Amino acid sequence: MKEAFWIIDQLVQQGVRHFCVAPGSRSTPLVLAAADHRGAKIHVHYDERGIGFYALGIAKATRQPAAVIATSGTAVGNLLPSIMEAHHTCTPLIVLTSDRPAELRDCSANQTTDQVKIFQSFVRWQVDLPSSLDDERYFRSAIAQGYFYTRQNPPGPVQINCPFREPLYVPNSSQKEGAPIHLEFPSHRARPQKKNASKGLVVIGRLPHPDDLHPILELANRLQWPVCADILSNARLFPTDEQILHFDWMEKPTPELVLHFGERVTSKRLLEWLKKIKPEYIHVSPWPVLQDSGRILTGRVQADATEFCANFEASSDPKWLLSWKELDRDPWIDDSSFTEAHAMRSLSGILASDYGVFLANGMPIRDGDHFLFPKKCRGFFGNRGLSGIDGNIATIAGLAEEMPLLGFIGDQACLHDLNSLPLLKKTKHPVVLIVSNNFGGGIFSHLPISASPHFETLFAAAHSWRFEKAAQMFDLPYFGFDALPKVFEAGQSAVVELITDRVENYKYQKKLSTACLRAPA
Ligand SMILES: Cc1ncc(C[n+]2csc(CCOP(=O)(O)OP(=O)(O)O)c2C)c(N)n1
Repeated sequence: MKEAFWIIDQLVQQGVRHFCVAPGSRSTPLVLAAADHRGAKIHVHYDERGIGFYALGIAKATRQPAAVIATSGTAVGNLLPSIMEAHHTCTPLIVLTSDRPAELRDCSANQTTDQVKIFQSFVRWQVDLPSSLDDERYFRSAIAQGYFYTRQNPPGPVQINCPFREPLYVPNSSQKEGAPIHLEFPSHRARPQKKNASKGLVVIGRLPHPDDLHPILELANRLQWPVCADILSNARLFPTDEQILHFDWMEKPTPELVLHFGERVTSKRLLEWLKKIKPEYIHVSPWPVLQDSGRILTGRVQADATEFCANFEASSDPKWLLSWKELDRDPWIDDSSFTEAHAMRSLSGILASDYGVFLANGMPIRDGDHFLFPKKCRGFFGNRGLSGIDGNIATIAGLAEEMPLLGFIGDQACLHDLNSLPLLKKTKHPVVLIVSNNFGGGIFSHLPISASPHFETLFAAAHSWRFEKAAQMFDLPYFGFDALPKVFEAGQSAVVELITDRVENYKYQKKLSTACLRAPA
């Protein structure tokens, strides 16, 4: 991406040598521009908090500005301590924070928050660059200005916020960018609503008020409309005929109207399908926050779901639900390898019913959404506001004040919050922490960047560490995945390490979707 090249090249030409990177997706153009630049030296660490301090160390030693590159969301927030330190010790830092472009902000798009001017009084200067502007002079002069401020009297940190549009990685090609979509949506409180539609679809994300779940399921039952529910909605713990359990793995019939309750769902495929078919699409939420990253909502109703459901009328067509049910097939196929998907599936049978489940960001939340269907548990949890891999162990420990907890976390998320492990010794209820160790960021294998020669080092951030000694350090019992039933029986906190292969998991899921889409109805 040319904008990213202008930013990095300008910095290098001004004398910045060290680019300190924590892996992420939105930052791809900057990371690749730096990796390909002869004058830049790259350092990688999975933890933004750590890499921020690492850059600080370089800047202190060299007395030259060092650059930090981070992805969007809480990744940016994690830079605050090092920026505060740079501010108070007058250390020059160039902080390149990646962001979503304007059309994806303030509409509940994933990993997107208000990170413009987030560091406020701790930076000497800050700028929010445009996503695309064919003006090399502008980019170079903005970067030059940032560099200038790092060297002021006193020197200090600057934030350069860099919003990028997809595609973030296009091998050997230049890219064209589309025009942003802009629509106005009336927002109104619940009042009796009557719709002509008979082919409706109910989508449920995590609900602001969990008690709303039953009225929503009852509405779907009354109308005989199919339901696509995210794992964090907990709907799967209350099976109903209308729930389509494997919606991600099927060709979906086209609805006339979609009612979406609660937060954004984890399934990217569902969101992309809705974006493609563009039905009448109403979001019902008690909160005024716009949740429409695809810019496809046609209406918003600000109301409690229970109140809305009681007042909503439409028609039903018995064949409509049937057309969905016929296509809702378990995608499972036997395979010789044991992947994270297999672990989730076997967990469905082993999970102790008095446990809650926290699914960390990365692949665990996605694998759980697809394959974790326990008969009973205390509910599913996740940190999907900004989908950060930070603080996941600490969140699990907090949840265990209320109930026994099973945490399912990837190795990078675990490394990111390793210093929260001792919290597991203090929880009121036991925590079983499954560390799904595929020796790097498995989620990136599912992205086009996996084709890049930089993939293993800069994106997967591959390593060969095991977690036994970390558990030992904090006096936590440590087991392999096979011991899980025994661990539940013991009722004590423990670390359970599951060794898998991220590429195998990717290949297996690819195989499932190919098999499903080819199978006869
Ligand atoms: C604080 C923060 N930094 C970076 C990211 C970008 N990110 C999303 S998932 C991921 C890798 C997750 O790897 P792991 O925890 O090992 O789980 P896996 O996908 O391998 O199952 C990264 C770095 C993020 N979401 N949050």
